[in-house]
Amino acid sequence: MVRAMGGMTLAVAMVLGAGCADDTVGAGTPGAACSVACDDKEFCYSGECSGIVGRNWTVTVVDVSTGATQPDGSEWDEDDTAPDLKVTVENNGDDLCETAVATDDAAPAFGDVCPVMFRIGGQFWVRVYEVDDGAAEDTLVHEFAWEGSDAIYELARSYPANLAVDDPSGMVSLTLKVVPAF
Ligand SMILES: [Ca+2]
Repeated sequence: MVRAMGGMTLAVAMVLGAGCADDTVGAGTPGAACSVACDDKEFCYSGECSGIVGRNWTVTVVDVSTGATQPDGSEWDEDDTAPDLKVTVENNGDDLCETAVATDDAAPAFGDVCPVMFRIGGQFWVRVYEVDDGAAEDTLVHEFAWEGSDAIYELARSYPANLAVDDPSGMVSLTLKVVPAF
């Protein structure tokens, strides 16, 4: 009897670990965790598994951090000031959002909310740029990419938690918040 109950507990934990986290953070509607493991193409919302593609989402650019110098140790700007950063969001070839430039700030918070609709086999990019007034083009610091269905599903299933990702150098960090819009 005890052994059977222990098995049930383990099974429930595995289901929750499969992606059905509590979803009390959402469109102002507290909800219960899903009682079953949602399919990879779904996420848990108010106790029910819902499809990821074909619905409206928002992706919030929460913040970015680049470190005081470039990953190779050189200064960001010729005047030795901190970088002047902006972030762009592109979904399936459409330029969706561009933040303002955060001047002389290696760890700016943005909060820009971008409406997004994910597609099967979609491509989603968030690019961090360093803006130099004297240069013809902005310098791409890093491109964070989610390409293909599995990557898009993983991105959406970060809901309701914030999603923090790093570039390969570990110096550039990005935090997003992905939320379904009902
Ligand atoms: Ca600067």
